[in-house]
Amino acid sequence: MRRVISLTSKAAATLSTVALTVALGTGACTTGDDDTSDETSAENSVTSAATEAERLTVEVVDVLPHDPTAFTQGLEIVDDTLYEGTGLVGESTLRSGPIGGEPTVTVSLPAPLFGEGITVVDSRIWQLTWRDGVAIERDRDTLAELRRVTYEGEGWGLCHQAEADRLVMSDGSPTLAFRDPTDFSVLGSVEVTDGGVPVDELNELECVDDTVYANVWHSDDILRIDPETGVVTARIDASGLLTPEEAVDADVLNGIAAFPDSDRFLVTGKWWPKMFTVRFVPTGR
Ligand SMILES: [Ca+2]
Repeated sequence: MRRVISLTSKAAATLSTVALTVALGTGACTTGDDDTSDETSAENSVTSAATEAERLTVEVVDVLPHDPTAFTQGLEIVDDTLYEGTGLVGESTLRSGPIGGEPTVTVSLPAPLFGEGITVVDSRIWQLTWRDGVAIERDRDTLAELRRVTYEGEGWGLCHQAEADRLVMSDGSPTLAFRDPTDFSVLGSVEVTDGGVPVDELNELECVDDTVYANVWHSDDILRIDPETGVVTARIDASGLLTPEEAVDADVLNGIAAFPDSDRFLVTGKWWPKMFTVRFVPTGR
Protein backbone atom coordinates (compact mmCIF):
# COMPACT_ATOMS: atom_id res chain seq x y z
CA MET A 1 0.00 0.00 0.00
CA ARG A 2 1.29 3.41 -0.89
CA ARG A 3 0.67 6.59 1.00
CA VAL A 4 1.60 10.03 -0.18
CA ILE A 5 2.78 12.52 2.39
CA SER A 6 1.60 15.97 1.39
CA LEU A 7 3.63 19.14 1.60
CA THR A 8 3.00 21.10 4.76
CA SER A 9 4.28 24.37 6.07
CA LYS A 10 6.11 22.56 8.85
CA ALA A 11 9.35 22.20 6.96
CA ALA A 12 9.44 25.85 6.02
CA ALA A 13 8.71 26.81 9.61
CA THR A 14 11.64 24.80 10.87
CA LEU A 15 14.22 25.93 8.38
CA SER A 16 17.26 27.04 10.26
CA THR A 17 18.36 29.58 7.69
CA VAL A 18 15.97 32.48 7.45
CA ALA A 19 17.66 33.81 4.35
CA LEU A 20 17.12 30.48 2.71
CA THR A 21 13.38 30.69 3.31
CA VAL A 22 13.36 34.08 1.68
CA ALA A 23 15.33 32.77 -1.25
CA LEU A 24 12.96 29.88 -1.76
CA GLY A 25 9.81 31.98 -1.68
CA THR A 26 6.48 30.38 -0.95
CA GLY A 27 5.42 29.10 -4.34
CA ALA A 28 5.56 25.65 -5.80
CA CYS A 29 8.14 24.55 -8.30
CA THR A 30 9.03 27.42 -10.58
CA THR A 31 11.85 26.02 -12.58
CA GLY A 32 10.55 27.42 -15.85
CA ASP A 33 7.87 29.38 -17.61
CA ASP A 34 5.72 26.35 -18.19
CA ASP A 35 2.48 26.49 -16.21
CA THR A 36 2.62 22.74 -15.83
CA SER A 37 5.80 22.96 -13.78
CA ASP A 38 4.10 21.15 -10.88
CA GLU A 39 4.43 18.06 -13.00
CA THR A 40 8.13 18.64 -13.51
CA SER A 41 9.84 15.28 -13.54
CA ALA A 42 12.25 14.34 -10.76
CA GLU A 43 14.67 13.46 -13.51
CA ASN A 44 14.81 17.05 -14.74
CA SER A 45 17.43 18.08 -12.26
CA VAL A 46 18.33 21.73 -11.98
CA THR A 47 21.82 22.49 -13.15
CA SER A 48 22.14 26.24 -12.74
CA ALA A 49 22.93 27.98 -9.48
CA ALA A 50 20.51 30.70 -10.51
CA THR A 51 17.64 28.26 -10.85
CA GLU A 52 15.45 27.37 -7.92
CA ALA A 53 15.84 23.87 -6.54
CA GLU A 54 13.23 21.34 -7.54
CA ARG A 55 10.61 20.71 -4.86
CA LEU A 56 10.00 17.08 -4.02
CA THR A 57 8.16 15.17 -1.35
CA VAL A 58 8.22 11.58 -0.10
CA GLU A 59 5.98 8.73 -1.17
CA VAL A 60 5.95 6.01 1.46
CA VAL A 61 6.42 2.52 0.01
CA ASP A 62 6.91 0.56 3.23
CA VAL A 63 7.12 1.07 6.99
CA LEU A 64 9.66 -0.83 9.08
CA PRO A 65 10.36 -0.96 12.82
CA HIS A 66 13.19 1.10 14.32
CA ASP A 67 14.77 0.98 17.76
CA PRO A 68 13.18 3.95 19.53
CA THR A 69 16.23 4.20 21.81
CA ALA A 70 18.59 4.68 18.85
CA PHE A 71 19.79 8.28 18.56
CA THR A 72 20.43 7.79 14.85
CA GLN A 73 23.46 9.54 13.40
CA GLY A 74 24.37 7.42 10.41
CA LEU A 75 22.42 5.02 8.19
CA GLU A 76 23.64 3.03 5.21
CA ILE A 77 22.68 -0.10 3.29
CA VAL A 78 25.25 -2.34 1.63
CA ASP A 79 24.46 -5.80 0.25
CA ASP A 80 21.13 -6.11 2.09
CA THR A 81 22.75 -5.22 5.41
CA LEU A 82 21.71 -2.11 7.31
CA TYR A 83 24.44 -0.25 9.18
CA GLU A 84 23.38 2.29 11.80
CA GLY A 85 25.52 4.52 13.97
CA THR A 86 24.06 6.18 17.05
CA GLY A 87 25.11 9.03 19.29
CA LEU A 88 25.05 10.47 22.80
CA VAL A 89 27.87 10.08 25.32
CA GLY A 90 27.77 6.66 26.94
CA GLU A 91 25.06 5.45 24.55
CA SER A 92 26.81 5.58 21.16
CA THR A 93 26.90 2.42 19.09
CA LEU A 94 27.45 0.97 15.68
CA ARG A 95 25.16 -1.86 14.71
CA SER A 96 24.55 -4.01 11.65
CA GLY A 97 21.91 -6.51 10.61
CA PRO A 98 19.06 -7.24 8.24
CA ILE A 99 16.97 -4.29 7.06
CA GLY A 100 14.00 -3.99 9.38
CA GLY A 101 15.26 -6.71 11.71
CA GLU A 102 17.17 -6.80 14.96
CA PRO A 103 20.88 -5.95 14.66
CA THR A 104 23.08 -9.02 14.60
CA VAL A 105 26.25 -7.15 15.60
CA THR A 106 26.45 -4.17 17.97
CA VAL A 107 29.50 -2.40 19.35
CA SER A 108 29.60 0.49 21.80
CA LEU A 109 31.69 3.64 21.82
CA PRO A 110 33.06 4.27 25.28
CA ALA A 111 32.48 7.66 26.90
CA PRO A 112 33.33 10.41 26.23
CA LEU A 113 32.97 9.56 22.52
CA PHE A 114 29.77 10.80 20.85
CA GLY A 115 29.10 8.79 17.68
CA GLU A 116 28.14 10.52 14.46
CA GLY A 117 28.03 9.63 10.75
CA ILE A 118 29.16 6.32 9.31
CA THR A 119 30.01 4.93 5.90
CA VAL A 120 31.17 1.64 4.48
CA VAL A 121 34.35 1.59 2.37
CA ASP A 122 34.89 -1.90 0.98
CA SER A 123 35.64 -4.14 3.98
CA ARG A 124 35.88 -1.25 6.42
CA ILE A 125 33.59 1.28 8.06
CA TRP A 126 34.42 4.81 9.12
CA GLN A 127 32.54 6.21 12.13
CA LEU A 128 32.77 9.88 13.02
CA THR A 129 32.50 11.46 16.42
CA TRP A 130 30.90 14.82 17.07
CA ARG A 131 33.38 17.02 18.94
CA ASP A 132 35.99 14.42 19.83
CA GLY A 133 38.04 14.97 16.66
CA VAL A 134 38.34 11.22 16.15
CA ALA A 135 37.24 8.97 13.30
CA ILE A 136 37.17 5.26 14.06
CA GLU A 137 37.92 2.73 11.36
CA ARG A 138 36.18 -0.60 11.89
CA ASP A 139 36.00 -4.04 10.35
CA ARG A 140 32.80 -4.19 8.33
CA ASP A 141 31.87 -7.70 9.46
CA THR A 142 32.76 -7.66 13.14
CA LEU A 143 32.52 -3.85 13.58
CA ALA A 144 35.69 -4.20 15.68
CA GLU A 145 37.84 -1.09 15.92
CA LEU A 146 40.91 -1.22 13.67
CA ARG A 147 42.43 2.22 14.25
CA ARG A 148 41.66 5.86 14.95
CA VAL A 149 42.56 8.99 13.03
CA THR A 150 42.11 12.59 14.10
CA TYR A 151 40.61 15.54 12.28
CA GLU A 152 39.97 19.22 12.87
CA GLY A 153 36.50 20.52 13.68
CA GLU A 154 33.23 18.70 14.24
CA GLY A 155 32.00 15.49 12.68
CA TRP A 156 28.39 15.22 11.52
CA GLY A 157 27.56 13.18 8.40
CA LEU A 158 29.65 10.90 6.21
CA CYS A 159 29.29 8.99 2.94
CA HIS A 160 31.57 7.43 0.34
CA GLN A 161 31.56 8.16 -3.37
CA ALA A 162 32.74 4.88 -4.87
CA GLU A 163 33.56 6.14 -8.35
CA ALA A 164 35.46 9.18 -7.12
CA ASP A 165 36.79 7.07 -4.24
CA ARG A 166 36.46 9.86 -1.74
CA LEU A 167 34.59 10.47 1.49
CA VAL A 168 32.13 13.34 1.80
CA MET A 169 31.87 14.76 5.31
CA SER A 170 29.63 17.40 6.89
CA ASP A 171 30.43 19.37 10.03
CA GLY A 172 27.31 21.45 10.65
CA SER A 173 28.46 24.26 8.38
CA PRO A 174 27.54 24.76 4.70
CA THR A 175 30.86 23.15 3.73
CA LEU A 176 31.21 19.55 2.65
CA ALA A 177 34.75 18.24 2.92
CA PHE A 178 36.19 15.57 0.65
CA ARG A 179 38.56 13.15 2.31
CA ASP A 180 40.77 10.28 1.33
CA PRO A 181 39.01 7.04 2.34
CA THR A 182 42.30 5.43 3.32
CA ASP A 183 44.05 8.02 5.47
CA PHE A 184 41.21 10.52 6.01
CA SER A 185 43.29 13.42 4.68
CA VAL A 186 41.41 16.41 3.25
CA LEU A 187 41.27 16.40 -0.55
CA GLY A 188 39.09 19.48 -1.00
CA SER A 189 35.75 21.01 -0.11
CA VAL A 190 32.67 22.68 -1.54
CA GLU A 191 30.17 25.15 -0.11
CA VAL A 192 26.54 24.08 -0.45
CA THR A 193 24.17 26.77 -1.69
CA ASP A 194 20.49 26.93 -2.54
CA GLY A 195 19.63 29.74 -4.91
CA GLY A 196 23.07 31.20 -4.15
CA VAL A 197 22.47 31.18 -0.37
CA PRO A 198 24.70 28.95 1.79
CA VAL A 199 22.84 26.17 3.61
CA ASP A 200 24.23 25.23 7.00
CA GLU A 201 23.51 22.41 9.47
CA LEU A 202 23.97 19.75 6.83
CA ASN A 203 23.76 16.53 8.79
CA GLU A 204 23.45 12.86 7.82
CA LEU A 205 24.65 12.21 4.26
CA GLU A 206 24.08 9.66 1.55
CA CYS A 207 26.17 9.29 -1.58
CA VAL A 208 24.35 7.97 -4.64
CA ASP A 209 26.58 7.81 -7.73
CA ASP A 210 27.68 11.43 -8.28
CA THR A 211 24.95 12.94 -6.09
CA VAL A 212 24.94 13.65 -2.36
CA TYR A 213 21.81 13.76 -0.20
CA ALA A 214 21.81 15.53 3.17
CA ASN A 215 19.38 15.93 6.03
CA VAL A 216 19.17 19.49 7.29
CA TRP A 217 19.30 19.47 11.08
CA HIS A 218 16.20 20.80 12.85
CA SER A 219 14.14 20.43 9.73
CA ASP A 220 12.26 17.76 7.82
CA ASP A 221 14.12 18.64 4.65
CA ILE A 222 16.50 16.46 2.70
CA LEU A 223 18.66 18.17 0.09
CA ARG A 224 19.88 16.72 -3.18
CA ILE A 225 23.28 18.26 -3.84
CA ASP A 226 25.66 18.35 -6.78
CA PRO A 227 28.96 17.93 -4.90
CA GLU A 228 30.99 19.33 -7.78
CA THR A 229 29.31 22.75 -7.57
CA GLY A 230 27.63 22.61 -4.15
CA VAL A 231 24.34 23.54 -5.78
CA VAL A 232 21.18 22.18 -4.16
CA THR A 233 19.28 20.67 -7.08
CA ALA A 234 16.26 19.51 -5.08
CA ARG A 235 14.70 20.09 -1.69
CA ILE A 236 12.72 17.11 -0.47
CA ASP A 237 10.01 17.69 2.13
CA ALA A 238 9.97 14.63 4.39
CA SER A 239 7.61 16.09 6.99
CA GLY A 240 4.63 14.18 8.33
CA LEU A 241 6.18 10.73 8.38
CA LEU A 242 5.51 10.21 12.08
CA THR A 243 2.07 10.70 13.58
CA PRO A 244 1.81 13.52 16.14
CA GLU A 245 1.64 10.87 18.86
CA GLU A 246 4.80 9.15 17.59
CA ALA A 247 6.58 12.47 17.25
CA VAL A 248 6.13 13.32 20.94
CA ASP A 249 8.99 11.09 22.09
CA ALA A 250 11.02 11.39 18.87
CA ASP A 251 13.79 13.79 17.96
CA VAL A 252 14.66 15.16 14.53
CA LEU A 253 14.71 13.41 11.18
CA ASN A 254 18.23 12.06 10.70
CA GLY A 255 19.17 9.03 8.70
CA ILE A 256 19.01 8.42 4.98
CA ALA A 257 20.17 5.26 3.24
CA ALA A 258 19.74 4.47 -0.44
CA PHE A 259 18.64 1.00 -1.46
CA PRO A 260 21.29 -0.17 -3.96
CA ASP A 261 20.24 -0.03 -7.62
CA SER A 262 16.86 1.40 -6.72
CA ASP A 263 15.03 4.73 -6.56
CA ARG A 264 14.05 3.97 -2.97
CA PHE A 265 15.53 5.34 0.24
CA LEU A 266 15.26 4.32 3.87
CA VAL A 267 14.75 7.28 6.19
CA THR A 268 14.39 7.54 9.95
CA GLY A 269 15.31 9.83 12.82
CA LYS A 270 16.68 10.09 16.32
CA TRP A 271 14.54 8.01 18.68
CA TRP A 272 12.06 7.34 15.88
CA PRO A 273 9.98 4.16 16.37
CA LYS A 274 9.82 3.57 12.63
CA MET A 275 11.84 3.64 9.43
CA PHE A 276 10.22 4.48 6.14
CA THR A 277 11.02 3.18 2.69
CA VAL A 278 10.27 6.11 0.43
CA ARG A 279 10.59 7.41 -3.10
CA PHE A 280 11.17 11.08 -3.84
CA VAL A 281 8.39 12.39 -6.07
CA PRO A 282 7.34 15.83 -7.33
CA THR A 283 5.33 17.88 -4.85
CA GLY A 284 1.61 17.92 -5.57
CA ARG A 285 1.53 14.59 -7.30
CA1 LIG B 1 23.59 7.69 5.05
